[in-house]
Amino acid sequence: MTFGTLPQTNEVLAMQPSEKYLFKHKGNYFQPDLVTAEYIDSLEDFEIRDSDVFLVTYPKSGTIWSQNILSLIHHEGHRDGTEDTDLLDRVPFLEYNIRNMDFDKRPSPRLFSSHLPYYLVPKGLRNGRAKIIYVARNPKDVMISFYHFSKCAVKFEEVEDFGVFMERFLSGKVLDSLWLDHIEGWCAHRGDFNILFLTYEEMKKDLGSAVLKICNFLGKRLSEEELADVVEKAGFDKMKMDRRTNYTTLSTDILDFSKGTFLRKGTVGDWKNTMTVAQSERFDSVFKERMDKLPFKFCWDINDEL
Ligand code: PPS
Repeated sequence: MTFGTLPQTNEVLAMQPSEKYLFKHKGNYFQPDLVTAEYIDSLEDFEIRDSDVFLVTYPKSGTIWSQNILSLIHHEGHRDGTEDTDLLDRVPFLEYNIRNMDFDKRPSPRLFSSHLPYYLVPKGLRNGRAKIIYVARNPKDVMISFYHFSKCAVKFEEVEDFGVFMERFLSGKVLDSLWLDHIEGWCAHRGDFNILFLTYEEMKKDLGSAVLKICNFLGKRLSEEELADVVEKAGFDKMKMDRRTNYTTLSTDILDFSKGTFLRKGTVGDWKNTMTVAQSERFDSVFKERMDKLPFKFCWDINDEL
């Protein structure tokens, strides 16, 4: 198919996500096997504690990495008895409570992850007392990571043709909908929340400084040794090998590791290995104007200055 020209009927159909894999609720796509519309609606009144910390990301933007960093900061490098706890249990997803945790019984301060758009999070977060860390990643790398992840995520629709996947991504017909809407929404409403924005790329370039930013935001003090310990334990190679941080403990009906790994490449600029020049130009033509208005300087290559 030549993108940029009008798609034919069967091509239009290929652009539609199957209802078996995604359902739309209040403008956002969710996974039907993991959550219901009623549960999402119930989160509006989910009781927030002032000490709660939320990590918010669009999928494939560095969630597991930031979950691990938050957890390491919070649990003293996991020397406090949480060594054998899975990351998903330390920083569970609010909307995907796959372990059926009783969130109300968790001791404070609680850590949560979420991919929700700003308008679907609990209203208690809008009082500005609980803290939110939003991590953003350049959307071409997000899309490539998403594309590969759909192969090993059993409950995702596998879209073989990258060109088709790209068109779905550009039109927001993927889990958690349009990247631009997600990030624009959170940026535009930043004044409603107590929020720190970080980018995957700044974490990649200087993890120590990013960890310090998080600590300052959370009001945590780490010694130089503790900081070095967090940076070491949050390194890509370390996390990839550690079963508590690489999702290999998830059941095979969620992730099929014969088809790929969750921690795949962990780099900046991998999009260049998949996208053609024409695809990159097509991407820019759809995203650039709105991206230019975002308060972020995205980095498209590991050698680019931030
Ligand atoms: S998800 O499914 O939304 O929770 O995925 P998410 O964790 O947001 O994103 C997965 C990508 O993050 C990369 N990753 C890392 N990069 C650098 N350093 C560390 N420690 C790290 N941990 C995870 C992971 O490899 C995925 O990116 P890709 O580009 O696919 O490698």
